[in-house]
Amino acid sequence: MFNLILFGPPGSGKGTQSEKLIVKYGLKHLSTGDLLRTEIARQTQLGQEAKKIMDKGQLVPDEVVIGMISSALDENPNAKGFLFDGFPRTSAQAEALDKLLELKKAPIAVMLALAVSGEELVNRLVKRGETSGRSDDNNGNVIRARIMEYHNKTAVVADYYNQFGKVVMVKGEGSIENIFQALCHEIDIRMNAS
Ligand code: B4P
Repeated sequence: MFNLILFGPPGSGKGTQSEKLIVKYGLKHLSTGDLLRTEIARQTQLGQEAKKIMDKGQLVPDEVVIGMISSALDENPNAKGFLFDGFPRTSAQAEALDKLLELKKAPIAVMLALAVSGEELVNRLVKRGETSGRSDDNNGNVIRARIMEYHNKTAVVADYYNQFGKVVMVKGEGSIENIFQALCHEIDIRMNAS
């Protein structure tokens, strides 16, 4: 089993690159953002609570997203590996994920961290907000709040994996194809070694 985390601030290209990587490597895509948006679309109680938080640009409580990831792991016992997109986003989530993967004896192989400037992030999210219908993308204050949450609570997750030497920075600006090739290069090195 090969497990990897695609990491980066909101708008860094995690969702965009994940779609391409899962096709190439046959990994199961686990995006907590997508799982939460599915709950919102189904108008479940969890979805209604999550929407209020997401519309403020804040992070949904750890126990909610950890529960969703735990269920998704249980539902896919035969997966070749998992690509975690947008998770973990706090130190508590990172520790919980490590414990869940310990049970499977399949730790995180690598965290690929997309580096994108603050200005470019805001431009991308504002642009996506024009067409996506995502209520958290069409308000500049909410976008800035998401980026603040990232700096206050999520950036430390890279420090957590860095202590195990698992973080690789990848330039997240440029063409989608060039960034994809750079990510594949890093994955291939590790997959072939495992
Ligand atoms: P997510 O769904 O994870 O959303 P995101 O970080 O905004 O998106 P992503 O980074 O994947 O966007 P992408 O770059 O692909 O989270 C949404 C909300 O859910 C959070 O704010 C939080 O409230 C909640 N949440 C999710 N997970 C959570 C967790 N674990 N704990 C707590 N709360 C959680 O796309 C951005 C845009 O850039 C796209 O329009 C794309 O086309 C464009 N783009 C991509 N690559 C580009 C490139 N190279 N050049 C130009 N444009 C590019």
